[in-house]
Amino acid sequence: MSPLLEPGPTRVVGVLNVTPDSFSDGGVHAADPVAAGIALHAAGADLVDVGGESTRPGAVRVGPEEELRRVLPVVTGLVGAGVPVSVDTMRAATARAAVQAGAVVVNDVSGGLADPDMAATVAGLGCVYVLSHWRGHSDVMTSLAAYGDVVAEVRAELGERLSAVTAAGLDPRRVVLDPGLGFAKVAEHDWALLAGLDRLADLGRPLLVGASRKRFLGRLLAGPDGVVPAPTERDAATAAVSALAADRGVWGVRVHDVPSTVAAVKVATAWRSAAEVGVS
Ligand code: PMM
Repeated sequence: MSPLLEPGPTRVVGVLNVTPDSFSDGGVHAADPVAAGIALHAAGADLVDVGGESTRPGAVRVGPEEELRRVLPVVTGLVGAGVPVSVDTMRAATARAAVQAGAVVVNDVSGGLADPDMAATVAGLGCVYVLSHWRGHSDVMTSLAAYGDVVAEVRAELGERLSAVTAAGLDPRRVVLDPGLGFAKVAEHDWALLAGLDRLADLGRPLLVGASRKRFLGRLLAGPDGVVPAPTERDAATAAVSALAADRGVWGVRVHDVPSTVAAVKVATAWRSAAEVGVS
């Protein structure tokens, strides 16, 4: 088993989007993304997740060369600084280049569906693979957000993808599953999936939750006037999700604001330990 996946407190995955147009932090790291990644690690991120392609609703894809041009120097710089790196990509070629440069996790929001070469490539690389629930690219995903029982359907589709990547040669013990909050989902689906994490956990793999700053939190926090707070104003709500997800025993939480989630995970972990030990 990868040491990354050994039992332990919930891992904090810090988001480093090297994109001009990302959903919630587009462009903020543009000046010095390597320094920003080092700062995320120093603030307590166990992994820094480097992405070069925005997946916000409606986003248009970037070309493979441009994605690699954005991501690879940042991965190389962070690895050189001793930061554990994950690469957020749907492309096998980008995944390969990043892992060869030292990334230890491939985080594929498409769960292997966007690139038919992804599963076999990751199998050959021997890294950890985050497999998310996904139904289609950002330009069409809103129209794919139709479910009867969202938890049952996401669970079944994740199970199918886990079988498919295993059939392509990937060791299932290297796979982390992610419900893909916001990807072909509306707010009600995201809440149902958070409430149903136990049912997803019984697929037998660690779980990663990516709730950070997402639309369902914006909608929750909207004032009586209907004004939705900006993504950067959703970090307290994100940290609350992190604490609750950690209490449910998830392997990791993927967040933009690392310090608030590090604190939230510490609270959940201390609370759990006290409950296990008991107080006389
Ligand atoms: N969400 C985004 C990007 N990458 N990766 C995983 N594993 N899970 C997610 O939920 C996820 C992801 C989109 O959010 P961003 O644009 O704010 O990074």
